[in-house]
Amino acid sequence: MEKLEQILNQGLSAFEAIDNPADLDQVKSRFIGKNGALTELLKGLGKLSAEERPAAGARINEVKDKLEQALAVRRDALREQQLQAQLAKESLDVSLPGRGTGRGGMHPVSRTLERIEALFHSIGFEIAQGPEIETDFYNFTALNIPENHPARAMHDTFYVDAQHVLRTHTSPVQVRYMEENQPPLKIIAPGRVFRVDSDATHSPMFHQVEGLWVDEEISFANLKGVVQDFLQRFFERDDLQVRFRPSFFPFTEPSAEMDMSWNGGWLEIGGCGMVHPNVLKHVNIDSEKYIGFAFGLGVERLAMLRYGVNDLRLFFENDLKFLKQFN
Ligand code: 2NL
Repeated sequence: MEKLEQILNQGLSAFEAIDNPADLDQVKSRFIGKNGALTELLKGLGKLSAEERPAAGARINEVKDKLEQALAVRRDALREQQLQAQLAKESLDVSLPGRGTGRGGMHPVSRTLERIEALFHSIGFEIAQGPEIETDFYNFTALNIPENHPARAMHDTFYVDAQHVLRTHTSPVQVRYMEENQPPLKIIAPGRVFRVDSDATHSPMFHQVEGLWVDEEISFANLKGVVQDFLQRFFERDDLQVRFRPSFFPFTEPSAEMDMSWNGGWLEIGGCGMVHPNVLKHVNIDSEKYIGFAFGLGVERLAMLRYGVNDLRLFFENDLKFLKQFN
């Protein structure tokens, strides 16, 4: 019996001293395994008298249960310890700020478009938008460019099918707007346009802004005033001058090419004119009562001049070394 109590106490303290589950099994076999201390005692039971034997056997089983219980408790404690250690080791601090979060910037053409829109909006022009795939009617016919008119060839059109084109200018946006709204109309139509043309100074996709003001008394002088005011504010130069040269467009009459003063000379910057009565007729606006002006400007051209960019192609290559300069 004394030996039994000794084994119990030794076992309990041995389990307590173990600090990893693998060693626990080794210690277990030392006490309650096939060749363990308890099994040795059981073998000795036969030497006891018949009276002593039952009490001793029961006590041995009790001790065995206690040791097994203590073993299970210790095993659970060690597993829990191990799990907590692993969790602590593998934990991530998701609240730490990330490294090297590079911030994007606006493309110079987009910045230019926003500047143009803000300037025209400040003098009462609404911003109109429309589809980039247009019907033949809106891109040409409504603009007084009938079938077989040489201007269609001039525009180097991308055809989608027999009736649909990639718009060659943003004029169709204005045609659609005139169909839906009655004068007075005062809008600009900025956006992408497409022409079959690609070299150092032409891109098959570029941006245009067109302007349109239709009312009962709108004059060529108003046109020149609006364009000059816009260019002076766009380039932040009060002394900037605008000059008109006679020209031709099917959709305006009279028509003019617009130049602006630049570094002591003149620079062509767009085209303009008084809306042709045939265009007004196509959208059911009474051309006896109403008159309007229209103009068109190239957005990349304006961006190149404002930012001092000397090659159009830089806008379309998406070289970050170029683009980052505009952040
Ligand atoms: C240019 C020339 C121009 C227009 C665009 C226009 C639009 C309607 C009616 C009449 Cl709905 N005209 N737009 C007029 C004259 C010239 O653009 O050189 N653009 C870059």
